[in-house]
Amino acid sequence: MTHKNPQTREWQTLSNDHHLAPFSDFKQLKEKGPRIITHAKGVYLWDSEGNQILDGMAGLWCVAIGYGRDELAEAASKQMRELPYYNLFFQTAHPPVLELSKAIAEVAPEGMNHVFFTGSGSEGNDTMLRMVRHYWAIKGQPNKKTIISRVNGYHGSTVAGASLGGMTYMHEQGDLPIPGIVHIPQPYWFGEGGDMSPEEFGIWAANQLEEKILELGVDNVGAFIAEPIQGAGGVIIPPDSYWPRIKEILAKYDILFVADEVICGFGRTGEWFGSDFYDLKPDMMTIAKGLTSGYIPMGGLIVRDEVVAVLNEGGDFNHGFTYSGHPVAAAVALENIRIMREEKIIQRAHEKAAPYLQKRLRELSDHPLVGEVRGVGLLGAIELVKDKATRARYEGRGVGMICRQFCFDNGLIMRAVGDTMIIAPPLVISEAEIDELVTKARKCLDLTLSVLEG
Ligand code: PXG
Repeated sequence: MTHKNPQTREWQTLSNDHHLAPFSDFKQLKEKGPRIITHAKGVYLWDSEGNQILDGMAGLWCVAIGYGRDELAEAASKQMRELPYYNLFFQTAHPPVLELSKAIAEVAPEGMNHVFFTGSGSEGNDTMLRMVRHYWAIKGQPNKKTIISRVNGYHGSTVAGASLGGMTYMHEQGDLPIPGIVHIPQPYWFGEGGDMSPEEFGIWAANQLEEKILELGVDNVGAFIAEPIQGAGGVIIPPDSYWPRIKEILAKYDILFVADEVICGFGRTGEWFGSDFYDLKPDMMTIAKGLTSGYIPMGGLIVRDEVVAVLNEGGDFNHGFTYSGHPVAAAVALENIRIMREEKIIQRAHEKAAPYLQKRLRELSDHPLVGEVRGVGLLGAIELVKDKATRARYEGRGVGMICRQFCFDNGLIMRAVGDTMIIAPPLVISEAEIDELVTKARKCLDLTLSVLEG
């Protein structure tokens, strides 16, 4: 490939010689060379060749407040000068982590007033697993160990995270899942609902939780973990019947409910948390990504007061990370939340960007390749099919990847999960930028169709 900028080739050589990229085919990446992203502003990225790209994925579901907010850089710089690092292990604390804990408690659902900090969402879910088991042990029920999760859920890439997740291609590498984690079907009507109506299928999928609890015995089940809306799995929005039925089941059995809010949290659905959107009452919520708008790594676990009351009776919780509550990350998160609140970013997304995006996206339903458009807040999915009526796919054609490449080449980042195209732009996207996103998406759908017909 020829490059306008000679440095592009140099950077690609560095990639080939020294870098191992996450979730990548190393050999294939060497042949192709990565695209080098050099800077960003608002909802736009620029690559080393000078191309401007509309980032329909907010980085990787992270950059809620948009790129280029100097206030976050200032907050980091100030904190680095004042106290760049100190640990929280040995009965010490520092102002940023304490102020951040309070700010999170203020925006979290009622009764969720305590936060355990980690460096990522995966570590948040590892923390969850250990905390759930510790909790039941303190309560004298050490057998309540098993965590129920869902097929095609995503909960991270550490050993516990990948085990909790229901991605079989991850389980295949490294002998996962670890014992004590089981999966039930996902509420993915478009892909798996067959002849059932969405409502019927939602009830069926929710009932799988009850069946699994009964099969394992409630005395062996510690928790159920789920994303309010599955993100990496393909923006899977459960049928309306799903969460109400799950709530009934959770109310019936004495197990903890963990909402993985790593993607849904901090405004993605147009509410602070996906749990607010669906009125879930979780005992724990995993957070990351939007917590800092991705400007710096940070994750955590928000814990309900009643759970903390039990943990308080258990002595030491022998768990923590060097970077738990890192002061610079905490200062950045605090500034991010301050901006979100003061500029009413979530409220404005809820009132303006979200309805506009959802309306414009649904206009793509008339495209011959599109079997369904769905979305909530600033999340969207477009299902690519051969036959709209039967929801049949172009089997084996890699349609999603073809479309994704056209998007890349035409200045739009839109992800492909199989043949589902997904978007999650920054919450601050404007109406004009949404217009651009939808126009580019339609063009890429046309280009994809022409390849399939050609
Ligand atoms: N839970 C959820 C719901 C996530 O989406 C994690 C946990 C793990 O967070 P960390 O910070 O450890 O990565 C995630 C992460 C994708 C993709 O392909 C999504 C994630 C990570 C990597 C790729 O959409 N989400």
